[in-house]
Amino acid sequence: MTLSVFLGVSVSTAAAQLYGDADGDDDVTILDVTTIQRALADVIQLDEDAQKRGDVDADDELTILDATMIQRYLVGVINQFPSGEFLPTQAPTIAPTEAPT
Ligand SMILES: [Ca+2]
Ligand SMILES: [Ca+2]
Repeated sequence: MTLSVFLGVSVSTAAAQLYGDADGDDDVTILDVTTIQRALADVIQLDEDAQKRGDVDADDELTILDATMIQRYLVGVINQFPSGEFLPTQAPTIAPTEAPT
């Protein structure tokens, strides 16, 4: 049985990319481990962003060690990734404030 619940949540973190979330559903689950394993086995192709999100040990490479680390995270052996929680996003351009004349 599939239960789909859609809440009218308007708060969005679309700009933030979560480390470990290789499949891009904004959550770190066993499916992300599977996604990385499939990518490593050349079953699927991950885009550049997905590869960055999957690189939780922050060695600039997507390997089986990243998948293993996500598994450890999911079972509570570790509670954070060496990479941190979110990928750095481009800082918004802040216009210089000018003193009123
Ligand atoms: Ca995910
Ligand atoms: Ca890695």
